[in-house]
Order: sequence, then C-alpha cells, then structure tokens
Amino acid sequence: LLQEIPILKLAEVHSKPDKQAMAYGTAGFRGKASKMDHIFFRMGMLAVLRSKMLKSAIGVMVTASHNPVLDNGVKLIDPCGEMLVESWEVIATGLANASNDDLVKELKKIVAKENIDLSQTATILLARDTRPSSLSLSNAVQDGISALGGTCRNYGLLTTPQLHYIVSCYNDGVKDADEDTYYKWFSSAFKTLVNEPPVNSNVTVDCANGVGAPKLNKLYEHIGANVIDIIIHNDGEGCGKLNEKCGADYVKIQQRAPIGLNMEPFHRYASFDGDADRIVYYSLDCDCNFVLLDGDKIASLITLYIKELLDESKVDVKLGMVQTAYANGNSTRYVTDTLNVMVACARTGVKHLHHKAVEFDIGVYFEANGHGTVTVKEECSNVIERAAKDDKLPAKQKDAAIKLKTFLDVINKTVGDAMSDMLAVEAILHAKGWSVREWAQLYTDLPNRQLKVTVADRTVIRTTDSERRTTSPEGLQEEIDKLVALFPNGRSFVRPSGTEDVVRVYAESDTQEHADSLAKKVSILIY
Ligand code: NG1
Ligand code: ZN
Repeated sequence: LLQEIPILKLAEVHSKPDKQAMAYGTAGFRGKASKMDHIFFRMGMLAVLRSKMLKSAIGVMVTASHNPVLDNGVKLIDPCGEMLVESWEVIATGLANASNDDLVKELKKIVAKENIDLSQTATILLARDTRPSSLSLSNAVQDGISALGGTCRNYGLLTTPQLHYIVSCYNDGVKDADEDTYYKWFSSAFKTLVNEPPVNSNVTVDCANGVGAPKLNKLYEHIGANVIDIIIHNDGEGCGKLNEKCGADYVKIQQRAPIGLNMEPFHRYASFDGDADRIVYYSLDCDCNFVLLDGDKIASLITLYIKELLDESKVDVKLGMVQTAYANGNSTRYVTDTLNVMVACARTGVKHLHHKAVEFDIGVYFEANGHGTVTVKEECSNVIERAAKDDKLPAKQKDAAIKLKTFLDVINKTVGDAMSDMLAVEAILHAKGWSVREWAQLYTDLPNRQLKVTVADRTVIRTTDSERRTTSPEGLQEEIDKLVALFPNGRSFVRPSGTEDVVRVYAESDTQEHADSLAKKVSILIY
C-alpha cells in the first residue's frame, strides 16, 4: 500500500542533504529554514502515518516561534490538541534523518512497528506562521501528505494555539471548525465574563511582527471596542522584523520595552511571541521603573482567582500549579505559602508541565517565559457545571460556581495561548477592579539572571530533579552548590537547551548584583 514511485519522486524534490541530522526537540524540529525542506516533507508523511494509526486528524504547525526570522520549524499536534507523544519524537527523528535511499525502508519500519493499517484514511490539519519561508515549507508538508495519500486541510495563517484548538474541535466531531469557531468561542466567553459595566481599560499589545497581529485584530473585532480597548503594536506591517528587538522572549530576557514602544506609567502592556503561544505583561511604575509581569505572575494571578472562586463556591476539587526550575523563587513561595496551593516542578518544555498539570483536577501551568494555560479534568468540569446550575445552593456560592465555569471557558485548555491568556488576565483584573499595580504587588520577584554559554558539546551536561541539579560532568553540582552557598537566597542551575546549541545558566539572589555575579561564576564553571 505504500506507493514507492510517487514517494521517491517527491523525495527527490525534497531531497535530504548528506550528513545532516536533526532531532525532534522541545518544540519539534527547529533550525535554519533553508536547510529544512526535507524535514517538512517527511513530517507531512509522518503525520499521515500517525493519523492512520490513531484514526483521528493530526495537526502540523509550521513555525519557529520566537526564533529569528530566517529560522523555521515544524511540530505535530496529537488528536486532543496536545503535543506529539514523546515515543513518536524518536520515530520523527529517525524519519527526518533517513537518507533518500532509505526513506521507504524507514516508512515500512514505522508501519510494521506501530502496526499501522495503511488502508485507513488520514486527515491532516495544516497551518503556518508569517515567516517568509513558511509558505514553501508548508507546501513541502503538503507534498509529504499527498505522497502517502492523506487528505490535507490547509488553514493557511494561524497562531500555533489556534491550530491546537481546531485539531481538538475537529476530533470532537466539529468537522467544520476553523478560525471563526475560535473567535466566536473565546470572544463570547470573555464577553459573558465582563458583561457588567464595560471594562473601560486599554492594553497595548506588541505582537512581535508575527501572526498574532492579524489574529488578535480579528479576535478584537469579535469582542468589540466597547468591551476592551486593544492597541496593536509591532503588527508586521511596518519595517520591523519578526521577533527582532520585540516579542515576549525579548521583553522577558532583556527586561525592557520592545522597539518603538514609548511606555507611559501605569499603562498595561503585553508582548506575544512570533506564533502567539506566549505572553508577558509589563508596565512602568510611578518612578518609571520597568515592571515585568511574566509567566509566573500570570500563573499566580490565575491561581489566586481560581482559588478564590473555589473557596466561595465550596466546590471541592484539587487545584495545583506547575512550574519549571526557571520559576522565580518568590512566585513559588507566594503560591505555596500565601495561597496554600500545591506547586509541582517539571522539566522545561510545556509538554512536561502539561503532563503534570493534568494530574490535578485543575492544573495551572506556566513557564516563566509566558507559555502556559490551565487544564481541567472532565469530572471536575462536571462538578463545577452542576454547582453553577444548583438552585439549592446559597446565591453567593452558586454565583461563584457560574463565574468559575465561565472563567474556565475563556481558557484554551489544549496549550498555552497568548490571546486566551490575555483575555483571562484582563477578565481577572476587571473582576477584581485591579490595575497592574495591585497585580504586580502579589509578590516581588527575586532578582535573577539568565545566561547562555556556548560549549563544545552541551550534551555532556546531564540533569536530574526536574533539571534543578546536574549528574554529569562529575563534580559540577558540588561546585555549583559551593557558589550558591555564598549568596543570600541563592539558587542556580544549568541545563543544555533543547532548542539552541547552548547551555543555559540561571541564577537568583537577594540583589541584582548578586544574581549577576552568581550567574557569571557558574558560567565560568562550565565554560
Ligand atoms: P530551551 O531552549 O530548551 O531552554 C526554550 C525555553 C522553553 C520552551 C522552549 C520551546 C526557556 C529557558 N526555555 O527551551 O521554556 O519555551 O524554548 O519554545 O525559556
Ligand atoms: Zn511560541
């Protein structure tokens, strides 16, 4: 059933350069766009095999998120809108690296090993971001899909989380789910939440010159300017480049405003990344100091709000939060000690956080860089829904359950989503009558520093304990421990990046000078 001739013909067109190997990493394949055409073709084929195996539609997203404009990347989305299962990352890596001559053999190997019935139909939902290379690379995916006889529904430009959402709707039976389905759902949930007096506030959003700009604009049209005032900056229409000196990653790491944005005190600003799955907020205080409200602050705000509504509604479910080692120590302390909510730590990469979050009835997970969402167990949704309809409950209790239900509707539960997270934050600030100042004051970030170190072979660094400690090279952890002990409230760890050829160093301490100095000293250890 594998038609060797068309496969080989198309494989010639999307030929793999010799001696080039890539791995399916934290966020799929990423690299220089000019060297990846064969990977996109092969991922089209792999998506067909996965779709045949699971008898469900599979998503393929063409994007390199916050990477520079000349990079690109591709990742597969599993049927419920979640990231590709880890066991298939190895399979993806094998197929990506097979030579043209070995391609059919490799495909047959996957079919045999995974026991795939090739007579099954396959449906692939495809979308791309606004990079100049994305159109031709998504054509390569389409060629891969047709090489194995799959059906492709090409949605064109979408944000990554929009595609995740559409994949989950499609497999839920909503076969005509599209971009509009997304806008209708999230705008209507948001309007229900803030329906009392208009929010009467505005937020300026830096869209990193990426796909988030046109999409946020459409969402805004659905919500209406009478509910919230959204001002879009870095919309990709001017001369600004994708992710260059702008976007969530830039703002988070540099702790400064994106290019061209003249900030005014107390105004609310947000930055998306290039494919709009990350968001950070920021503001200027009365002394014109830059105040960052990153993924940890967003997660803390959401956790606080859900906790309050759970307490008020007396709905008895288990709420938890999941962070990575990069989470600011004071955010962890705030949620654990002040909110009395359990915090778990997972390895970097949202799939790891997502897996831990689903262990809670309601799991709030965020990476410090602003990628995160909330997961809700189905039984838990049902409990909340029942309480929201229960006329026997005291009005206050029932009202809180209704609010909680509507709040959870505004969340894209499949994956971190800048637009949906933004609506969640805006709705909470509205509900509490808070400005960014009260939000910022939930806790004060411990000063921290992140550095990148280029080494000959980053894989020699191995980690344990959710990447908080190293097991190799021998003796490194002891040296880090000695340095950390010299700094008040010191904490530091190192890990090899999954998306760049660098080792990342993180340090925090009581003052910025101390955090900088600790990060530098630890960098020297591994350099
Ligand atoms: P790596 O390069 O593995 O550190 C980075 C981010 C992750 C995640 C992925 C995918 C940090 C420290 N790391 O991973 O959180 O978002 O990119 O985009 O921010
Ligand atoms: Zn992204």
